[in-house]
Amino acid sequence: MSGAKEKVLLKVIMLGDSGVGKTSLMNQYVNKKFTAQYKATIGADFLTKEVLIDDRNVTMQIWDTAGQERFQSLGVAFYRCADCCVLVYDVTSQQSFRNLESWRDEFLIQASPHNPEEFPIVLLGNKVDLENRAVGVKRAQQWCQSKNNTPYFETSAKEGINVEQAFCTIAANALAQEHIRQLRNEYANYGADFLAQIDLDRTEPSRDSKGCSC
Ligand code: G3D
Ligand code: MG
Repeated sequence: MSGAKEKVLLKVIMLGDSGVGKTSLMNQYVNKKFTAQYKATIGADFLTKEVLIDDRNVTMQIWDTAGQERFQSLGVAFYRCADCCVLVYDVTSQQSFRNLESWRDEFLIQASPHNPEEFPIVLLGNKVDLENRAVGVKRAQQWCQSKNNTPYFETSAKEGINVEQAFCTIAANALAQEHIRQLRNEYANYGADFLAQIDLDRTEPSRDSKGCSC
């Protein structure tokens, strides 16, 4: 075998109330710009970014909504084959924090991952540059603890705070998930017990950003 490994495509989806900054976060990460206007110019449902994780070339395909989240009708294609789900709330909005629960439930129902407890979900508390904070760090951390230790980052798409770090963890966890999916496909005929063992023995998704050089 040659040393060159095949390219990996990771699908990441952004979920959360309208106005929390999903589009701005994505644009800050991919284009290093603070604007929510990218759709008007390129008209895409997702943006892509090439990153290097553990010596592997990875293409992150980050899916954003076109505002349909107002009606909670994102369609199956949006959720299908996601490798990581990014939940976003606005730290100045109690309501956007309260709604995380239903966004998480919606994701688990629509995407129905094989192992919901292990599926990588990352929480971002956005707009930390603003003064009128309404949700405390502790409250958010407690929520994350109660959800299987969901990784949590406080970000500002506007100031570019923690955006790179958050997506680095998102990429690493998505890669671990993609690896599980590959194994499931390869060993699909071996039965459920065998697949469960693979998850435990070899492919536990990482909960931090180790190994990511993006
Ligand atoms: P959405 O995609 O989740 O619906 P957007 O959210 O990215 O469209 O952002 C909604 C509004 O919040 C936008 O303002 C955007 O500029 C602002 N915003 C996004 N992220 C941040 C942030 O980190 N800090 C601050 N202060 N504002 C942010 P408008 O005025 O265009 O509605
Ligand atoms: Mg948007």
